[in-house]
Amino acid sequence: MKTNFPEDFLWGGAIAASQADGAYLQGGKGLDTQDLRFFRPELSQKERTDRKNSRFNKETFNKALNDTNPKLENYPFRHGIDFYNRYLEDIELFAELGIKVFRTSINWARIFPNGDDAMPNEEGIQFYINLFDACQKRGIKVFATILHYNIPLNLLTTYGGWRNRKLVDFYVKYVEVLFDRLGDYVDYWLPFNEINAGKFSPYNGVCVVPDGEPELENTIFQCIHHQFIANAMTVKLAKKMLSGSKVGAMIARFTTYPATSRPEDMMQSILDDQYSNWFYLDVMARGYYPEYMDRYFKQANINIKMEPGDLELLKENTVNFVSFSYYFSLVSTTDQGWERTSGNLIMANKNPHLKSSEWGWQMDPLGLRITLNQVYDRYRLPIIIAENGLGAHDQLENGTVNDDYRIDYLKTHVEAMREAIIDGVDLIGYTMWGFIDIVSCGSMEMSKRYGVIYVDQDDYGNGTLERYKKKSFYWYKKCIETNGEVL
Ligand code: BGP
Repeated sequence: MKTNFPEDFLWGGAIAASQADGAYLQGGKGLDTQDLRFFRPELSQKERTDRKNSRFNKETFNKALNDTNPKLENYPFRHGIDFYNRYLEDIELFAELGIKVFRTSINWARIFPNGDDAMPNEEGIQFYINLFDACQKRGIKVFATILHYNIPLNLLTTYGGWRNRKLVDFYVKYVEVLFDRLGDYVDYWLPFNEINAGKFSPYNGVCVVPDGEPELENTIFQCIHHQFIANAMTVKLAKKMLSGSKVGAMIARFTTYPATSRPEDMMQSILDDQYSNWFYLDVMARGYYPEYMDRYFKQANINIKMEPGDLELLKENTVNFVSFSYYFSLVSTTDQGWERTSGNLIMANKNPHLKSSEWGWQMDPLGLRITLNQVYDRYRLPIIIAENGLGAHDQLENGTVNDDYRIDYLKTHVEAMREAIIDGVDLIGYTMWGFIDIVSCGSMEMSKRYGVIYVDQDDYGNGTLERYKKKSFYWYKKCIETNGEVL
C-alpha cells in the first residue's frame, strides 16, 4: 500500500504565458486574443470577483480591438511580470525552490504570429528552446501547455476562431513545429488548458463573445468539438513524432456536492458533474461522446457537425494522463434561491460549511481528496494536479511576506493529496498555480497573488518587478526536500 508520495513525485509550479511573459510584441510575436483583455481600475476588488465584470461583451471587445492608443497599464497581460526577459533569473529561483517540474504555456502567437503564416517565427521557437533548455540544465522537467486560452488574434478576426474547422489545421501545424523543435525538451504535453472553459468562460475557452451570438450554446459545443479533434490529432502526432513524452487532458474541476439530502439535489449534483466535468474528460480519456450528453444536446437543441472519421479519431487517440485545476468546491441544488458566491471561471452555489477566500472561492482541501478518488476511479490513468493555490492580498514587509494563510491552504491540500495516495490514487504530480506572482486571469489584478515568490508590481503596472521569497517559499522548499513529509 502506498503510504506516501512516490519517490519520483513531481513537485512543481505553474504559470501561463499570457499572465507572465509580457513582451507582447517582442521577438516577432503577433497580437493574441488575451492581449485584448483589460483591467478595470474603476471597479472595487469586490466588484471584480463577479465574473460578469471581467468578461467581454460585443461593445467592450470592439473597444479593445480598435484601441488605437493602448495604455500598457490598461492591458496587464501585455507586460505580465516580464518573464520573457527575466526567465533566467526566475529559473534560478525555481531551482533554489527545488521544483521537479515547471508548467508553463507556449504562446501560439510567438510561433505563428498570425496563426496562418506559411513559416514559423524562428525567434519565437528559440525563446522556448532557451527557456526549456535552462530548465533541463537545472534538472527541472517541462510540462508544456500548448494552448492556454490565447490564439493569434488574426485567427479570430479573419477566420472566426474555434467555430471554424480550419482552426484544427492551423493548430495541428503549430503542434508539428512544437514536437519537431521542442520535443526533446518537454516531458508532459497538455494540448488545452481547462478544455471545459469554453462552456463557462467562452471568450477564454473558445474566443466567443457571448452576447450577440444567436445560437450561443450550439456555437460553443461546435468549437469544443473542434478542440476535441485537435486534441486527438495531437495525441496521434505524439505517437508518430515523440518517444516517451506524455499527452494529457485537463479540465477546470468543479467538484460539487448535493446541497441537501433531498433526492432532487443528489440528481442535480450528478447532472452538474456530468455536464461540467465528466463530459470533457470522458471524450478525451475514454474516446467517445457519452450517452448522457444526448439528453443535454436534445434539451438545448444542440447539433454538432462532425466530419467523417471524427468519432474513430477520438476513439483511437485517448490521452496518457488526466489533470485538472482545483481551487474550490460548490454545491448543487434545485433550490433557485440558494446563496451564490464566486469561484474559478464561474459564480457558484455557496456551501455553508466552508470558509471562502478574499475572492469568495470556497476552500475545501478534503474536496481535493474526494476529487482525486473520483477521477482515478473513473479513468484509472495517472493524475497531475495542474493547478491549485490560494489567491490572496499579500503585504511585502522587510523583503518578505508572512503568508501563513497561504501555507495553511497549501499544507491542508498537500495532506489531502497524501490521503488520496494512501487511498490508492496514482497521483504523479502537483504544479502549484501561480507559484511566482502573475496577473490574475479572472480579474486582471496583480494584487490577487498566488505565489511563494512575490513580484513587486501593483494592479496598474507600477513597481520594480523585483522578486522576493515569501515565508511560503521556505515552507514549499522543505515540503519538496522531504517529499511531502515535513509540512
Ligand atoms: C484557471 C486558469 C489560470 C488561472 C487560475 C486562477 O482557470 O487556468 O490561468 O487564472 O484559473 O484564476 P484567477 O487568475 O482568476 O485567480
